[in-house]
Amino acid sequence: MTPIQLHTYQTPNGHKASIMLEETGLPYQVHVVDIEHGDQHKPGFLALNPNNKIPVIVDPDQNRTVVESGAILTYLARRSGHFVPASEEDRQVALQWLLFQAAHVGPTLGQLWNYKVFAPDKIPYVIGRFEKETARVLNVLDGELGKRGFLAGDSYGVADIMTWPWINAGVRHLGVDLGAYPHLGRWFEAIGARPAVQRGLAVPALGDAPHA
Ligand SMILES: N[C@@H](CCC(=O)N[C@@H](CS)C(=O)NCC(=O)O)C(=O)O
Repeated sequence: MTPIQLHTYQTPNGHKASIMLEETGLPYQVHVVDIEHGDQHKPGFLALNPNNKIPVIVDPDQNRTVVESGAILTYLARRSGHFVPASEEDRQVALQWLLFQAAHVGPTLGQLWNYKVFAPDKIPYVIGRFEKETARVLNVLDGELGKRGFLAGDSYGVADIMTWPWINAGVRHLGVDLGAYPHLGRWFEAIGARPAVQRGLAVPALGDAPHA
């Protein structure tokens, strides 16, 4: 198989795709899109994703370009035959929690990161709003993980791979304390110990090809 081409950067959304590639064992090559220096606005990258965001994958053998991490994860699940839920009902539940990440977890923690860490003016109302919303979203995840082992059932899958990198970013960069969320904490530790997750987190690495 021709390696899948992964266009990415060291961020939670990028890590979803690299962790999934590591978990499935599909061959891939990395292209670094330095979003801190504007690579995502270059014509070569915009031709892949007009929405100027990483991650993007190109699957040369299938002549397919896929953008949006949720679409990338479900594409790679089908492509590899790994993490494809067995029944229609299981597929629907996996999709539900995958979309919960895309609609709530990522945007909420992303905005908190922006206003708490990067904003030149720290606006207490805005930071407070996203801190409250972060606590609400983490509480939802903790409640669900109190009922079963993983987000969409008893086995690890795409909804977990979609969500874990953002919880990791919350813990590492935003002062999120998982002590208040014991079920989420148990899930976070278990997934973080997976070798494929550790390998995926190290992507891109120094020396990976820059995006053309
Ligand atoms: N909904 C998108 C979000 C992707 C996203 O926000 N990527 C960020 C990095 S984590 C990015 O490329 N930002 C560059 C920019 O906005 O210019 C996904 O899930 O793939």
